[in-house]
Amino acid sequence: MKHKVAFITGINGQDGSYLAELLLDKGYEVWGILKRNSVAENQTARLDEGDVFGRLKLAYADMLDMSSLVNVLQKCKPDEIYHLAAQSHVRISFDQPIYTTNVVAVGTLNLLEAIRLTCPNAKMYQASSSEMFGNTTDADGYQRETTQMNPVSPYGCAKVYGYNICRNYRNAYGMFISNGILFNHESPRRGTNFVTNKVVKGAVKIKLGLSNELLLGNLDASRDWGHAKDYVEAMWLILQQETPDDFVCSTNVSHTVKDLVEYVFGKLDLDWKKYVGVDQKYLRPEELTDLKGDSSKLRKLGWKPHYTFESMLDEMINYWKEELK
Ligand code: NAP
Ligand code: F7E
Repeated sequence: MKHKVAFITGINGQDGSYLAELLLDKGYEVWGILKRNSVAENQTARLDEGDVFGRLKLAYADMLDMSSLVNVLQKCKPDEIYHLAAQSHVRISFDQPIYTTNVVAVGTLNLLEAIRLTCPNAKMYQASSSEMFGNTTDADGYQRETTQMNPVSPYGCAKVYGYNICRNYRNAYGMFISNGILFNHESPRRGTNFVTNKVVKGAVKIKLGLSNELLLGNLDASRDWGHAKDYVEAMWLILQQETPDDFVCSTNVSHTVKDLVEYVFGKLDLDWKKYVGVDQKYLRPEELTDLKGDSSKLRKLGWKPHYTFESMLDEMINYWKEELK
């Protein structure tokens, strides 16, 4: 039987690397694109697990260069497309609003046009984000597929465009395009300038005597944090449906940044109040204060998270203990 072909943008990112492993395990032929980096090793660091790198088909392309996307899609003829590439850091999107909008919004349109021209029957997954909701919640305090979107960052605004243009192409051209509206998800592979991995790495360094302080921004913000491994399973499941649709993916439990700090430092037998300070530079011009998802619709398809907030952080703590010892 012919194996399915998957194409992943952002394959060397946190999610792309876990998704590539999942799809290889399922017998897919997996293609992905890399954007040029002057340090070649940085492009594939997350793909170095076992024999993963050698089993992937990688090509240079960029979301800002539609011709490069057309080229690779013509070569790989995908059955399923997972669009994960983005400038994904919310704080940095305030420093680089135009670049972020070009990659996240126009980049998504470039991909949609490339698909429409070369492989309109492929199924496409769009990496939408809980950041699209901004500070709006339903009356019960949760965010779900029907919650109004009022984004509070250039990144969130660009993701709303991506979400809407995907729905537009689905309706206008009958293409199979589904949005996964994912809440925060983390892992040892998370960039260390996102708060979970920053706190875990920082605390382990303090424990090992390699550092004596950790400077953060808003400790009162709360997030619904899950594990990236659970969330890439949701991406795959969403594309296995008969019809395209949009789904929230979340744990439905939220914690503050302070809870996160307390848990991680506590696990290392450290008193966080002795080491953690606030630096204004980590505050955002406009903050999204609370996120808590309701993923009931996705759970009806059979998805549920396997990691808890605690087991996810334990895995990250063990990773950094091993890495820094
Ligand atoms: P990530 O680790 O930041 O990975 C982003 C990927 O996009 C990297 O492979 C990056 O390549 C690539 N990329 C950036 N600009 C590009 C460009 N111009 N052309 C081609 N590739 C480009 O992000 P992630 O955490 O895996 O998230 C995956 C997707 O889900 C993103 O779209 C993100 O916005 C979205 N999302 C994430 C979360 C979350 O909590 N993680 C939640 C909701 C939605 P380089 O590394 O070479 O720059
Ligand atoms: O911030 C606060 C910060 O940068 C979480 C992306 O994957 O999830 C992610 O966006 C919270 C915020 O993630 C620091 O103010 C405090 O309230 O880890 P973060 P994010 O902004 O929620 C969404 C769903 C995405 O789609 C994005 O792509 O933590 N915070 N102190 C801090 N945040 C950072 N980065 N650094 C601090 O020192």
